[in-house]
Amino acid sequence: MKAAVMYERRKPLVIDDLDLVEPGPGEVEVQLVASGVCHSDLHHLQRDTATKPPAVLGHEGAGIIRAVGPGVTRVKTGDHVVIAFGPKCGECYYCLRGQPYLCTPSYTVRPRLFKGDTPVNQFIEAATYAERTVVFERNVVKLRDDAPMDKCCLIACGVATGVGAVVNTAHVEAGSNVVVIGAGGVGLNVVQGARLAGATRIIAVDLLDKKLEFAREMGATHVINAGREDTVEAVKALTGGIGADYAFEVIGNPRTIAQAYDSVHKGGKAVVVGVADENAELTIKPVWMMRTGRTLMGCNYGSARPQVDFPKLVDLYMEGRIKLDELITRRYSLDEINDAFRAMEAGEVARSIVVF
Ligand code: PAD
Ligand code: ZN
Repeated sequence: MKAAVMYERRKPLVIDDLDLVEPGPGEVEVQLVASGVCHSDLHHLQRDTATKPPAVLGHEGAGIIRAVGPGVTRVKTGDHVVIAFGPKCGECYYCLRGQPYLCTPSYTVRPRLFKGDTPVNQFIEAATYAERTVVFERNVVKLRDDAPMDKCCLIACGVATGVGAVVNTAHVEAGSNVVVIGAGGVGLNVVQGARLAGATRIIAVDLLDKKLEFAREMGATHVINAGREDTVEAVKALTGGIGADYAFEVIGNPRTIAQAYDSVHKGGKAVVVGVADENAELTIKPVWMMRTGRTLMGCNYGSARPQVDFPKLVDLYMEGRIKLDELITRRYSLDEINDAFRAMEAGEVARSIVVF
């Protein structure tokens, strides 16, 4: 089957033929219909992370179950599914606490992809830049039959993370003032999560006017171009001089994380969603943390419990209460994946998807 393979870091992905194993006990084979293009994929191509080449990236996928291994009970051949990436062992301390996004598994995944005799790694147990993938049954969430897979793939990462950051991680209350720094594929979902939560002011911050236009479409009430204005001063000016109740950093840059922290008023919460470089560090004056009672918190995968949250997000979309169509600026074929990365880096798209 065809897959986009990272053979070397910081080099274009190579479209190649790979062999895929048959699903074993507890595993399912998914034929991909669509996969969103997320900045996290690009981070793992550009940075020296735990996902070593050769590897297949991609983690925002939806598709159809083509085969199931022994013992699989929740899904069957023909079912439409969204793939929930990352380990979810169900047995570790975090899974037992209802925090599968923090799962720290004791198992290892067998090699499932091969180029000849050489195993090819699957990025975060998903590997959706491929025509097909084999994952654990617990990594798929069944979709209702009438939900379009080429839209609902976005729920697998951008929507689950962005909306989840607001609803699950920060617990934003109706009437809050919210700042979102970074209006990309994930940040735009923080914007719509804030709208869903009933925030009064939703202030989107980006360097590109085009992204700020997307943000308005997703529900931002105010926008700040950080290239022309000082983010913290501009947020204060829009919030009665005191700062926002909540700020979300959705870039992964220590400088903008510090801006998020400085954008909230005393007692406010700043949430780090963006994935920073492995070695990046942040400096904060602890005495100010104490005096101002502000919280700085992290958000992994929107604190989502995929089996519970994804069907709800799909229902919200089907009822017109969250937007997915508007997020998809471009559709690419798998062999155009490197162009999709280029367009994301250049800020040309809200989100793009690869369609199979
Ligand atoms: P994206 O490239 O679509 O969006 C990033 C946005 O940030 C773009 O609109 C940029 O213009 C904007 N930007 C960049 N630098 C600045 C700056 N200095 N000031 C203001 N705006 C700026 O990426 P994405 O939305 O796919 O991903 C965003 C981050 O979220 C990225 O680090 C990704 O790895 C991370 C992520 N985290 C999780 C999680 O579980 N926490 C999940 C998915 C993605
Ligand atoms: Zn992602």
